[in-house]
Amino acid sequence: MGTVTNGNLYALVEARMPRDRQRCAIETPDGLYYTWDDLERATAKLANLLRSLRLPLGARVAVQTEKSPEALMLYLATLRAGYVFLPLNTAYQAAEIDYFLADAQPSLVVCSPQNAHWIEPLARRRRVAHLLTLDGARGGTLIEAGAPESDRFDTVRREPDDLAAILYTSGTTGRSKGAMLTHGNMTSNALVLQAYWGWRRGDEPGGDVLLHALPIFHVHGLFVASHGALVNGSKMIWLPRFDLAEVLRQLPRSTVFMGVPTMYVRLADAPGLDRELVRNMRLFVSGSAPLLVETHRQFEQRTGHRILERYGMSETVMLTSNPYDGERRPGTVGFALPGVSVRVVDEHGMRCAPEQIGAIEVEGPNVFKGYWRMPEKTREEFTADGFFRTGDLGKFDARGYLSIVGRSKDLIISGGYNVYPKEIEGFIDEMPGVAESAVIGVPHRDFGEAVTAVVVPRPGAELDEAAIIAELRARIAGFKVPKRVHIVDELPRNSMGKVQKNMLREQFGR
Ligand code: MCA
Ligand code: AMP
Repeated sequence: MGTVTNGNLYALVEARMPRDRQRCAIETPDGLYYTWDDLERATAKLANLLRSLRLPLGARVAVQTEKSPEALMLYLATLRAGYVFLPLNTAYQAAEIDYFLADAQPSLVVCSPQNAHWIEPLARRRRVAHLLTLDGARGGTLIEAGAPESDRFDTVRREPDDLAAILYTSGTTGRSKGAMLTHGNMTSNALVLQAYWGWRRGDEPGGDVLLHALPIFHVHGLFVASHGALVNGSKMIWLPRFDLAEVLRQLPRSTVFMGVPTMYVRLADAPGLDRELVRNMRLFVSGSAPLLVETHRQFEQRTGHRILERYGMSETVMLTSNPYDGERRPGTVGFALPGVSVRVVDEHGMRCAPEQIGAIEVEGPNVFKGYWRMPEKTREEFTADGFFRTGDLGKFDARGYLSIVGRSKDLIISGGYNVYPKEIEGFIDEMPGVAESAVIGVPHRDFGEAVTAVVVPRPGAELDEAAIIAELRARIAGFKVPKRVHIVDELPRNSMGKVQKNMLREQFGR
């Protein structure tokens, strides 16, 4: 493997493919099989197609499609061609998609054929130049248009500081912000994790096989999991979604699995899970939300494996991890990754002593370039000495393990998906008969936290839980819809007039 002089992440993937490119890169449960050569040629065709559209420099390619090998190839082709990838959750509906199109101004939108009828008018209104479709079964206008293209493409030269992807995340305000990630952010993180987690090259005996069951529109599934396998020349068993029975079927053929805590809760409860089933597994990684100590213990009892918990953000990719070889401590997210500085500070910006709770801040090659077209907001989120304020609260223990103990940002994490109360409150407050609302997260065995709304009617108005849920369901992604809506006469406020969400969590959290 020679030195890679092109900063494009795809150049690294290319350089680290197995020497024998006829080896399997991606396999699906329904029997599809893609070699590394297939991957190289398919991404070349798609990169040529993108180039033929003559998109402007730095163009954004917005993608809302089912998970499929071709969807991953579209991502890689976008990098290869030097454009910026913008993945969108498949659960998003019109109001959500419209916001992203207006804000990111992509030049190309790729969507599922069955959604084209409502996305096409939005794209036209937002002056998106091109719209193509891609379904989960190798169909759609993207594949048709790419077919005649050449299967050779010289990966476009990119510098480490050049943009590779924009991931929308909300932060404190409830208005989604695009986190701009560079080729350098992702390349450095992929290489650090490869070493830290002891990845075994895919073309060596006993090499790693990744069981991939995460969605690919977030950092966890698209970057941490896929990049891990791709820069390691490892095969991926590519599941379209987390299907418990299918995961159990594929575990004996796999060595690495990455999931959100909800997946581990379901696995740990599954009748078929035992040591024999995971006999070939080397590593289970959890992240995106807190893994309960109880789940960690239950999983270890069933499998003999101690889940490795790590901590990341859209803005920073991965920043800490429990050790691969050392003790993996349940309830902690481990140490700062090599090359990454993580500190916990008090309200004056002074470093906290061990066990003292403070704000978590981070600096390193993994930290993003800023929020898309929001220089002010970007400045606010960085300290004078260049650390990014994560909005998470934590503490180090005497041995240097970091624990996340809360969040200063008003955020709910449900099954690994972030939900911003402010956004949901905005939708509820617009409804007739609603005076005001507060959205909180309450403990939930499966999702970790469940979105819950507390709503105050206008004088004389009658509100109905089912009607509010039904109306929200028609407008926003399903995972954001409150599982329960409580109707109350008033919201508890402090002397400053601020809604006391902790009191609501206490009242409705049981
Ligand atoms: C699905 N539903 C949910 C969620 N997912 N409700 C609340 N929270 C959720 N997370 C609802 C649907 O709206 C639907 O409701 C019903 O559950 C069934 O939908 P289905 O898709 O079948 O659900 P599922 O297959 O059981 O999904 C659960 C899941 C999924 C597998 C845990 O949520 C998932 O894949 N989560 C992973 C999220 C992830 O990748 N996060 C990484 C973010 P109804 O029937 O009422 O319509 S990256 C990140 O956070 C950072 C950087 C990091 O550190 O990694
Ligand atoms: P996002 O910005 O959507 O990528 O979500 C990132 C947030 O997820 C972080 O700021 C944390 O609040 C949370 N998070 C990620 N990993 C963990 C973890 N292992 N434990 C607790 N929270 C986590």
